[in-house]
This record gives sequence, structure tokens and C-alpha cells, in this order.
Amino acid sequence: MGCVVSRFNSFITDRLLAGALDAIRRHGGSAEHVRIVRVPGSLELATAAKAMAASGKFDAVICLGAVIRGETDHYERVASGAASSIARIGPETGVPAIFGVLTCDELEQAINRAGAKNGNAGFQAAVAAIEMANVLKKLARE
Ligand code: INI
Repeated sequence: MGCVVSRFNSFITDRLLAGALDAIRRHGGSAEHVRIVRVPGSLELATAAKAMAASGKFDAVICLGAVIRGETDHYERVASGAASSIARIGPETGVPAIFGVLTCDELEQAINRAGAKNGNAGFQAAVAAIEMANVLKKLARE
């Protein structure tokens, strides 16, 4: 499993990463075997994730970031650019790339979705990655 993490809003993305590693452990995986790559911001997630997917070394790649409207005037561009570029990786490479990017109006909302009141989106992203990796393994065996 590969995991690309944005350093922008690292206060949030570090918590998303902790949630993702927790999910992997709880599903019988080993957090030590997860290759973690850090990139500057959410707009760079797809470039690193695609390189990892194309390497053939990973059964899925989780992309973790946080785009917060209150802190940027180009929120829409960063959020939609990250979403559309990450969404292309799976169909293009055959390796699932999971969109674990929070898009929030305010910092408080991001905190709540990164392990406080509303679960942890990193945990959910890792569960999706495990499920997709298993689906593709099963399809390859049929
Ligand atoms: N990147 C984020 O991950 N979240 C943000 O909220 C954000 N804001 O606020 O602008 C952000 N910008 C940086 C962007 O992802 C790129 O790193 C930068 O534009 C260089 O390409």
C-alpha cells in the first residue's frame, strides 16, 4: 500500500495519516509496510500517486490532503484540480488511487473530520483502498 500526504495543512493531514494507518492495522495489515510519500500540497498528490501506481509496487495508493475554503481564495481550483487528477489515476493505471482529501469551509470542520467529532476521513480512505485492492485481486483471479 502507498500513501501520499500533503504537507499543506499538515496539522490536519497528519491526523488523516494516523487514521489511515489505524485502519490498515485494524484490517490485518502492517503500518510499517506502508510507503509514505509527502508532497507540498493537494495539487501535487496526483503526480506522486500516479508514479507510485505506475511503478507496479503498490496494490492501492491513498491520497491525503485538506483544502480549507477559509484559508484560500483559490479553494475551488485546488479542490477540483486535486479531485479530478486523482480520479484519473485508477482508470489509467489499473491501480486504485483513493481520494482522501478533505474539502471544508472552515478549519473546525476539517478537525471534526480528521478524528474529532465526525470520524476520520483518513481511516475511511484506507478502508476504501483495502476494499478496492481486494476487488481487483479477485477480478484478476477470475
Ligand atoms: N493546498 C492544500 O492542500 N490545501 C489548501 O487549502 C491549499 N490552499 O489553501 O491553497 C493548498 N494550496 C497549495 C496547492 O495544493 C499547491 O501545493 C500549490 O499551488 C503549488 O502547486
